[in-house]
Amino acid sequence: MISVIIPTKEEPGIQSLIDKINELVKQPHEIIIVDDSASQPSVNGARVIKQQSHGLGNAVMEGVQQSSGDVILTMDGDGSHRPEDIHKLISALNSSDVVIGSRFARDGMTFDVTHRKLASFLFRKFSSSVLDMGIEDPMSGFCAFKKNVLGKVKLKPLGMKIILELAYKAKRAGYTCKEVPITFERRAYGKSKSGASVGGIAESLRIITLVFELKLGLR
Ligand SMILES: Nc1nc2c(ncn2[C@@H]2O[C@H](COP(=O)(O)OP(=O)(O)O)[C@@H](O)[C@H]2O)c(=O)[nH]1
Ligand SMILES: [Mg+2]
Repeated sequence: MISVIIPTKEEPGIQSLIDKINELVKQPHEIIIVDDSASQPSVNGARVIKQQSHGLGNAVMEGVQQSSGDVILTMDGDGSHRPEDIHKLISALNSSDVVIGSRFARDGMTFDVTHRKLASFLFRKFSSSVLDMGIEDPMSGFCAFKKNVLGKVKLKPLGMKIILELAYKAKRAGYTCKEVPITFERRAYGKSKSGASVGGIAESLRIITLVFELKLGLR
């Protein structure tokens, strides 16, 4: 079974995303919304759990703990990750343990706003030069993996880039990691949690810390 985990913080369009996923994903699946909004959304077609910890990475971990699937797929709740691309990530799990949706793989695309494209480019260059992972887009946030990977790979999330940590540690533990092209849409509704000025600087510092800590084996 596939457990689709969607972290949300004040995402007004979550119901239409849930409906689209339930329409498009034909395999047995569950959708778990790990929510950190001021008031919990009431939705149909998914389970909502109130986040107990802080940050996006920890929200995904809480979702994993509550999941029953042997496959985990995590995506954002703001419309940036297209439900139409889910099947590509799931199919690629036939030949890989971890699959990342990549904006920068051949045929990948991003319609994000220019300053965010630039930030992605810089962080991508920075992380690939420090960590040398051979992955084009470890920060897209759209990812599917076999849950048993977490038996060997222990995650200690810092900030939002839990997939970067997962991919790095999984590769080091000998698991295979592959990328498939995705189309990254501009956020469809609501506000970015990383883009606001102070939040953006804080998250940038967390990414830099995370990358160096991974490199030095401190995390
Ligand atoms: N539960 C939870 N969800 C979060 C948190 N921070 C961000 N999110 C959600 O994670 C996804 C990605 O966040 P987003 O604001 O789009 O990040 P951005 O694309 O980098 O601007 C969205 O669905 C957010 O609602 C958090 O602290 N807790
Ligand atoms: Mg977003």
